[in-house]
Amino acid sequence: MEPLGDWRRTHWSSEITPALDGTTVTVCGWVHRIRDLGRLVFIVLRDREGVVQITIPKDKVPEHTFEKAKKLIREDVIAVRGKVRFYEKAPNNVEIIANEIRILNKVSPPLPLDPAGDVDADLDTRLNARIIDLRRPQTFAIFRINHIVLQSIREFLTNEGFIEVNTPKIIATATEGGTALFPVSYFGRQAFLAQSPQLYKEELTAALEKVFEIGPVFRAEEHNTTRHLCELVMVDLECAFATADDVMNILERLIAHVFREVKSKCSKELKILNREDLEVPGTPFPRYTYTQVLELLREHGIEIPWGEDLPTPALRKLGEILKGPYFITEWPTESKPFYIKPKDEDPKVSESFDFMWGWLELASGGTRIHNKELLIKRLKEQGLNPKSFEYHLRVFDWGMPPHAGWGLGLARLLMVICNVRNIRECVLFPRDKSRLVP
Ligand code: AMO
Repeated sequence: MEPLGDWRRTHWSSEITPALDGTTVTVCGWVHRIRDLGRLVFIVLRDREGVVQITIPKDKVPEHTFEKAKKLIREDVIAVRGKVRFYEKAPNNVEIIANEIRILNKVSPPLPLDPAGDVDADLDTRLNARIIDLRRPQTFAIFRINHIVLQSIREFLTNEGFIEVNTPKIIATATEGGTALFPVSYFGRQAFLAQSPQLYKEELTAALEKVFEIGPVFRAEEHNTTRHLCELVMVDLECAFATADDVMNILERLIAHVFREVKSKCSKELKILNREDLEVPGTPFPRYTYTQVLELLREHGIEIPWGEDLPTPALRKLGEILKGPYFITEWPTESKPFYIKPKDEDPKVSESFDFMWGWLELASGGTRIHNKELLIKRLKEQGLNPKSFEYHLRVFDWGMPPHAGWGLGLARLLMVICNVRNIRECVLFPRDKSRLVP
């Protein structure tokens, strides 16, 4: 093993082009492939951005360089200094004739996974060796797109006047009924991992007015599905002096913006993922009320009593009928969390929405209750104890504006953009009931 010393990368592999013919460069990365022809060694060096051929002819390079090249095996970590040469038979018509090689680290074979992709591996094997899996262009492409998605969300919402915030993830009370909490021992007191920033983001509208948060939330999901995880990144938004309609409008424009950015900045990644057909969706997205959706399902042979949630088979059917993005609005008040506002003229129905893509729910939200008495009534109706929410409720005495917002599952959005079936593909180190490592 040799030190990096004062060597620094001068170029990514993808930046080595025939135009650099004659230039001395330093590249760093991993031995992707190696071919030893006796007096000539070829190495394909891989870095995050691609690969470049390194050529080491015995009679043209220093003796020690040739000897080192002979010792290398796949995935060893190296730095190479040499001269770029235009050579039309090499990949991308270019190679580097190595002058010096530094072996920065050796691998300990066998590796659990082949990053060159010569051997197929199932998702579990890939997740168990995620770092090697991420060296595969198909896997890395998803996370480069994820980076652009995050960047474009921040850019869009900042331009719309929203302020990015961070709220606590260790909390005292549940916010989302239904899904179970992870308990935490907090210096002898019972605490929980946050299921959502719901209560904090609502409170913040009483001061910062327009906020968003991109952060982890935790849900003790019992079921092993391709769309549920126990830890996920949620994009949460909350807006003062607004209704469900206003925040649906922000959401659909945000989604179109994200698609546009991914399409213009990730053409290489979309190609790797066979997703060159990605289209920027037109706005506004179609809107169907919950009642209309039940009628639609009935026409297709699925009967769901009014008031019930849509089970997976119904969602699958809906995905066959309604492709692409749409909203389901006006859910039964009973099926929604306590903070969602019932409609004034018909309190059985709420000012709520789910944002869907085919069969998959990507986000949900609505107008919130900003009247303290009504909020307490709804807490009680849902079997919750207002006493547990006293720190939240007192803010409603301090001038709570009418407000609305939504929460969007980042990995689910990525599933749609990248057209992958399992949410685990879209999270670096997914957490589900059976997966706690790596
Ligand atoms: P909800 O519980 O519907 O709403 O969550 C919002 C969005 O988060 C994603 N999501 C999940 N993704 C993966 N695994 C999970 N276990 C999981 N649970 C949720 C989905 C979902 O649409 N506080 C409200 C939002 C609001 O009203 O502002 C909330 O959390 O994409």
